[in-house]
Order: sequence, then structure tokens, then C-alpha cells
Amino acid sequence: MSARADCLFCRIVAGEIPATIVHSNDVTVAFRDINPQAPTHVLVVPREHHANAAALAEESPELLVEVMRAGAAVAEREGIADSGYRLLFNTGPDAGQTVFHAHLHVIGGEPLGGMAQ
Ligand code: DGP
Repeated sequence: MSARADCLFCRIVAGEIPATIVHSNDVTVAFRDINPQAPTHVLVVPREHHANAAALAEESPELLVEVMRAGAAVAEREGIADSGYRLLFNTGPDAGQTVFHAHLHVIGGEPLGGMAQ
């Protein structure tokens, strides 16, 4: 799927909006969340536009795997792989999804309570 001019994360991927990039490869980009909920809070996005994780799973399942692999690589690089971290996709408005370009939250760096972000 091609980049969308009205999509915030497409614009970050394109370098049109600044972000603190911590990891990138041919198919994914990872950058720090602007409103971190824990000492480490990174978002991993596919370079291609997909509206949410469910759409990504349907439209490009191999890319979903790459997003998960990038999340694990970020956790290693951030030094939280051994202590543990949360991988989270908010999917749809009731889950609190506010940006409709699939993104994996990588959250950790302290003990995390409950299930919610
Ligand atoms: P969600 O609620 O799952 O759709 O998460 C969207 C996240 O995106 C939220 O945690 C805040 C983050 N965010 C929103 N705008 C920006 C931005 O311009 N830059 C960065 N780095 N993060 C953003």
C-alpha cells in the first residue's frame, strides 16, 4: 500500500515529520513515542500503510512478522529483553487506537502493571 499524505506515521516514515528513530530496515521503522508511558516506549511501524494490526495480518502477514521481529530487536537494543517488556497493538477506537497506521508499542524498562497500556 502506498504512503498516504494524510497519515502521520506515513509522514514520519517518509522523513517529513521528525521523530527519534531507534531502528529501521527495509520494511519497518521504530521511533520513540511522543508521550511515553514507561522508560522505554517505542513504536514499530511497517513502512507500508496498513490501517491496523488486523488489516496488516490480512494484507501482508509476512510484514506483521517483520514488525514483531523489529519489536524484539528494539527490546534487545534498549536493554529490556531479559527483564521483560510488553508488545501491544491497539486496534480500533475502543482500544484507544488514535493513529490509523498499524503500530506496535514496545513498552518496558520498569515493572508493568495490569493489561492496559
Ligand atoms: P495508539 O493510541 O495505539 O494509536 O498510539 C498512538 C501513539 O502515537 C501514542 O502513544 C502517541 C504517539 N504519537 C502520536 N503522535 C506522535 C508523533 O507525532 N510523534 C511520535 N513520535 N509519536 C506520536
